[in-house]
Amino acid sequence: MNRRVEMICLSALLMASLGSARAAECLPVVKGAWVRLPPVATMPMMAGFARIENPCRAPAAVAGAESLAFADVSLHETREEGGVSRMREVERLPIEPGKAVELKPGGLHLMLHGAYAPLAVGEKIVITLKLADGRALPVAFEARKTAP
Ligand SMILES: [Cu+2]
Repeated sequence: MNRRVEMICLSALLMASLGSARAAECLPVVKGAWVRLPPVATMPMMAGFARIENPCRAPAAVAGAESLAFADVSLHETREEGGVSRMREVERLPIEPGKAVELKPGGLHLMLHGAYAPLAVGEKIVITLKLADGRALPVAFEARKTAP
């Protein structure tokens, strides 16, 4: 490879990495994250709620979640169907630039299965949102009895 081609390759590489670094800087912002404590501590599942904002120029999508505090975390949506409230799993939750999605009781939520330890009011639990582009967004959820 001659020197000129080498330089061009190098600058292309540099620009590519700068581009991805810039994209990596902008992440969705999560506000008011909380986990609703079940009325009975031994209940096998509970739900997490939050507002997820996308202040970035590019669309974002949440493609899953995980936590060291729970055996299983999934994204769910509650829907009313013929007077019956049903939950379905949401595989991908897109958030357009400048928009926000609301995870709240009766709608979208994180379904938290199999807590490894009982949670106390005020405790912070880290749940990591997995973005569709491969990035991870760790979020501190506060254990509460009622919405903040
Ligand atoms: Cu659910």
